[in-house]
Amino acid sequence: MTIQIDRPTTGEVTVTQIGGRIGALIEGVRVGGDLDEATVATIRQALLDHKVVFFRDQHHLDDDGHIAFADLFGQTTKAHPTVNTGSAKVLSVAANRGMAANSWHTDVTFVDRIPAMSTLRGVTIPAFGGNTVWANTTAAYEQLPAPLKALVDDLWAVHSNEYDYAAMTENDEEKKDENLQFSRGEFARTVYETEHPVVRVHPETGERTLLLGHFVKKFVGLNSSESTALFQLLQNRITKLENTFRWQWREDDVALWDNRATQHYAVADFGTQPREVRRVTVAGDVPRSVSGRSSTILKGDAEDFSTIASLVS
Ligand SMILES: O=C(O)CCC(=O)C(=O)O
Ligand SMILES: [Fe+2]
Repeated sequence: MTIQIDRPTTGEVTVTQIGGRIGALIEGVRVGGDLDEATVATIRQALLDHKVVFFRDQHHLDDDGHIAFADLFGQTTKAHPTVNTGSAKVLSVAANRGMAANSWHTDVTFVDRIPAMSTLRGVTIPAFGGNTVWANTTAAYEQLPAPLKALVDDLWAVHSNEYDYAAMTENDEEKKDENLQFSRGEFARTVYETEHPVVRVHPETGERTLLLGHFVKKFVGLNSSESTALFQLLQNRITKLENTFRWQWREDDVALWDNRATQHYAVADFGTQPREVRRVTVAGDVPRSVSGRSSTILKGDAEDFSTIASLVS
């Protein structure tokens, strides 16, 4: 499906669906802080419809332009609640920083105010490998059979940044150590823990969406082996290949995703080649369950990380 929109001053903006259940390519936009309202509205709608959108060849874009672009969609957050990669707003995810992104997750779900959106820019891209995959958590909910929907509609999960690194057995030992060092020293320097509904009502679309990913520690009221089994079952639904889109990066690509309706996974198959992507994040609100109950903080105060977004019209 291609929607053609005429823009006399900036040229034509096109939104082209590129995956069956998730993903669109937007062309005719020069990413930055000076887009007109209509263009921002087109991008926002494309994002709500397709969950992740991509812009190619943004060669002019630097950190400031990247921040200014993210600012068009809401208030930007601090780079990260605990990790500092040298910039107040930009998180650099570089191979040697061991961010452990090769695990399915939604960003920063350990705090109450989960970021609404995230933008990622390809800075150094390896000659092969290093793709990022996104999964649609709304479609995953919609595809559940009725008995599973009934099970999860009133289920809650505890998310924490102090998750089980030892479970990351797919990393080789050296990489695991790197991740451990980085993570223990910095990632979990302040421990956050929040109880979120497993089914969240999306604040902009009203759609029900599964809120899970690798920061989940357990389900409320279930023991750890039951939690593991159910978590696996639901994650398998979310990450089913039909429910995903895999992006092959080129330098200066920009990805923008709805962090309330997706999970993502960075594929660690680029060997020792350098790879760096940079992320700027847009503040979100506190999730609400199907019955209207809000997430509750168990540990940690994320006030310093981001404001709580008020809903945009
Ligand atoms: O390295 C990537 O492609 C994604 C990293 C990631 O998980 C993130 O920026 O949130
Ligand atoms: Fe991430």
